[in-house]
Amino acid sequence: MASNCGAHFNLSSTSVLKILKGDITRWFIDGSSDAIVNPANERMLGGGGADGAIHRAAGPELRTACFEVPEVRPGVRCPVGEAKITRGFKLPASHVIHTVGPVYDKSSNVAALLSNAYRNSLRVARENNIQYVAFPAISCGVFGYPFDEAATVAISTIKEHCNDIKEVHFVLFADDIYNVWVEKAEELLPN
Ligand code: AR6
Repeated sequence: MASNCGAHFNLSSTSVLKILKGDITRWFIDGSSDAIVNPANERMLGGGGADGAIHRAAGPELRTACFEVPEVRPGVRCPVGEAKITRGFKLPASHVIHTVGPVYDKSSNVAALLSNAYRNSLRVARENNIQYVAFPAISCGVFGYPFDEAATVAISTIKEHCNDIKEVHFVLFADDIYNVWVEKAEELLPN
């Protein structure tokens, strides 16, 4: 589990947002209706950052399952803004939802693409009866998205698209990004 109790907010009458500090590879709720979101790349065969940590913790079966996701064009299994699901294998969470955020400097419409990544991850969760979803800060590492702008997109998109998901968690690695997320949630989700 993530390492602290974090900050809690109401997204709607039926959905809750929790912002936690910790390692997303260790997060789970019940091991059956829970999923962590992997900030992957379009090939979906692993990488650095959270993606690398998730593949290491899940074991090699995760890469095999990703490899079996059909390519939509050469080298692309999950286009930017879309989401695909696999089992979690050795992870404590039952599923992994792989999504791809935009590279901040390279995309012309980064906010829409980042919003799509959150929205499609929640849609895939709903379609697979997932009740609990944990997100990292998609695009905020290797892909260079500024934390404050990313938090606005992340929290406002989740507020709009959380229906049928009981709990959405953010599991954030470091104090600086955690603090930005909590401040933004206080601004966008007044209780
Ligand atoms: N738990 C929670 N958060 C983490 C963890 C962890 N174990 N490890 C890193 N983070 P990044 P991106 C944070 O770079 O920017 C990969 O190579 C990290 O501090 O993982 O979407 C992929 O294959 C940062 O705040 O994802 C892609 O090529 C956040 O997770 C590319 O990086 C996201 O950082 C994706 O880049």
